[in-house]
Amino acid sequence: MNTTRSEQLFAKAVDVIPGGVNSPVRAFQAVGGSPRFIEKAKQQYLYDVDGNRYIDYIGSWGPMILGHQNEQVQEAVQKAIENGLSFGAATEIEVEMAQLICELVPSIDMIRMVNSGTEAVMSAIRVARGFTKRNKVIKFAGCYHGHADAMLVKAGSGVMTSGVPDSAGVPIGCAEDTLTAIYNDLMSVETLMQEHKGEVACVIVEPVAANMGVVLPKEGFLQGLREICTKEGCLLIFDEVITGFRLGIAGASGYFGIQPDLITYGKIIGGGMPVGAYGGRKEIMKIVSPVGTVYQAGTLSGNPVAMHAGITQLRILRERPEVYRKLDELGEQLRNGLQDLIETYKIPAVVNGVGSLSCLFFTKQPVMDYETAKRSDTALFAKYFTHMLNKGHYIGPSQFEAIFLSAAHTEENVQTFLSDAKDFFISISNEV
Ligand code: KE4
Repeated sequence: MNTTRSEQLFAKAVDVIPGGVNSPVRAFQAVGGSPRFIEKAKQQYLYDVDGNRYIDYIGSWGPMILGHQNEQVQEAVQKAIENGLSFGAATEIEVEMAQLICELVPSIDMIRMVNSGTEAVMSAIRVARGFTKRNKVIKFAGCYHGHADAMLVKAGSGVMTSGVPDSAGVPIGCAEDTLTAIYNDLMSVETLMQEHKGEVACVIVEPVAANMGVVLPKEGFLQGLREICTKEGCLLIFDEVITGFRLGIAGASGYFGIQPDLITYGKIIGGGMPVGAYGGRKEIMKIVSPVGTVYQAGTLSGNPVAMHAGITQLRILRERPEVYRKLDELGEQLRNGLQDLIETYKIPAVVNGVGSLSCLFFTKQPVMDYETAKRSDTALFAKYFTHMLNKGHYIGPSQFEAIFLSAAHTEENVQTFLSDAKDFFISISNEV
């Protein structure tokens, strides 16, 4: 596979951009080799600057649930830009977007747009602290909620991939109010609650963790968090930046039937444009400025072009429930196929996933939290990644990311993936 132009661009990039990338995971540090520079994307395909085509299993890390260049989303953006790009003033489309999300998600009756998942989480935590007048936040080791200071404490995703669970530059004052529990372990949450009785403002959780690889909530875990938060008078925040509108039209809260107090969004609600949001019941959201005492603002929040992209994608997802059935079926085919191969070739690996989110961990143990995820053989994952990339499958360049399927993927794509994964498993079956 010729990657000359990507390598030339990367050599230039590292001179003017930290690590040559605008987001760490893109640098391929966890898997080695030179990152591919993408020129364009269409449906389920990425095309790099050397003309190589890949089946895309990242989808921009979640936004492209309908595939790249969905006709209706593209048209909506092209039409919106005819009216200008940004006004810094209220627009009708922002009202329509807010009304649509409030209609689709039972636990939301008021929502604020921001420009990224990080901003959504940062703002939701500030609201929880303002609403409860408490400071402590409980998060879960291995979960990633963006790069706000208070969240870079045992974060997953990029930070986890680089093996540094904390980040330089985060003052102890920002981190000390963040308490870390163990995913799927309600006792670890209860213990923290008792140790900090009456001090916890919120518990924030990825309802399906997708930043330590994919880890599902055990039966009763999310319900248990709901009960603990209600009992302790703190807010339950579902970070649905990934799961929002991916697990179904009402996201994880709808899929699991749990009502959090606040939900954060990103990715899918922007249709590929920079958008984040946080919302909940009016009683809570009314403390957000300019109505209430919790300040939060943003120059490009609710940008009309981004709103048109996002609302068009959400409307398609609402009007075409068969999209979710297809994503579930394709995801099942992928996971069942991988499981068959693991058993046939006795590969030390496990497959986790739900719907269109999957992850292959190179470990013998079931993966249900940060500790068990970390036991994965990341060197073996790097070999698997490289094999699959050279066969034209662009999966996340880290063991601790998810495979994202889209409505543009086909059964044939999944079968080709499994066939190429089989070749890799055969090639290592004597080593493992
Ligand atoms: P952004 O600030 O990157 O829009 O969203 C942060 C965020 C918040 N919450 C969850 C559950 C997330 O998964 C994310 C971001 N996801 C990563 C993918 N693992 C983004 C990829 C990247 O950092 O480049």
